Amino acid sequence: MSELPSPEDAREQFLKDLAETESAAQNRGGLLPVDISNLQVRWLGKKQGIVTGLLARLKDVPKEEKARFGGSVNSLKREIEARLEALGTEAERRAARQAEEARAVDVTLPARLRPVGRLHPLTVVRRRIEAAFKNLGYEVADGPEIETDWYNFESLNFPQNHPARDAVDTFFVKGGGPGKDRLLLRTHTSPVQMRVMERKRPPIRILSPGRVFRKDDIDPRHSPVFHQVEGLTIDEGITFAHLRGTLAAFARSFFSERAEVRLAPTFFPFVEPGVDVAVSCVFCERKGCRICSGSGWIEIMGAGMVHPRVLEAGGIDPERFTGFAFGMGIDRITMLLYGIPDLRLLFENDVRFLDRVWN
Ligand code: 2U9
Repeated sequence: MSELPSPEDAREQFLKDLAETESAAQNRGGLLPVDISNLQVRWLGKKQGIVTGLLARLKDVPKEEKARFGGSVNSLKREIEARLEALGTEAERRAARQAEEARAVDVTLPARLRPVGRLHPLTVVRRRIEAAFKNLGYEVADGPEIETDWYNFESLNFPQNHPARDAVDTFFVKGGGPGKDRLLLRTHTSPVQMRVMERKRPPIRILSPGRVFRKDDIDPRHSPVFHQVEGLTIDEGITFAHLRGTLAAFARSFFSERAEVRLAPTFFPFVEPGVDVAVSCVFCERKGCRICSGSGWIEIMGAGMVHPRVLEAGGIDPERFTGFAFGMGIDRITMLLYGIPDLRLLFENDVRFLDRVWN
């Protein structure tokens, strides 16, 4: 057992130890509970405490010494206990205050602004398109990105040998059944509308935005993953005029008050007649510019009257109900509006690009 000091020396040593502990604690605002418990253990500890050791030595002290030795050790013990008690309370208060200060928010301090990021340009444009059609009474519908051949092709009047159906253009997924139950990554959001047609009776007025997948090489204008918004209206007495009026209303609210639409005949398996829809160039007001390559018109989407076979596939009687549908590529419209030269910029997550203000 290490050499124990006399009770008097022990007292000196304690005062010295306390003084050193206090000065060490200065740089963190003064003694803290941990300092007190370290002193407690060092001086009064059950096992290694110096005072405890002195008390244990009492039995070895000669009889005539016991009273004085015991007395001075006990008064030292009481003095140390009293000091540590008083310092302990103070240290508890100090620790509570420091914790309070740590929790306290100095509202005068400038806020540490965490970069909140921005909406992705594709999200800004999708929301603007949704808002324009919501004002025309459309509801947004959603559906699975992994679809069956039935919902993505068969029900939409794609003939068996339609090029879009072979693996060249479509990502087929393992785990499906044969034929119409084959699984694939949807190539358009039309399946969403077909699912709504099967479960909801007309009138139907829905918008289905979302990601679509086609086997395309990545280049400035193509990506195997891109985004579409399609829309569908089915009711009694819906005519081509309703289609034209709706597209014109959309163009005016989305592009500009003076925007006009031009419809040109085209073919899609799921509509008859089908039209390509162009909007008057909002950049040159149809005087002709680089954006509209001098034509004054910008192709923005396709549309048409829903093919009777598609209505039937959706369990809707084509003799009683008619409908129109349209579809546009969000990526393409986003590049047009913001003059984005390369589609890949929308996917590469370069913050210098994303950190622009997209409104
Ligand atoms: C149902 C019936 C008809 C949706 C339509 C288009 C025309 C169209 C293209 C736009 C750009 C695809 O992303 S794109 O390449 N889409 O031109 N889409 S009509 O017709 C439907 C959809 C669902 C039940």
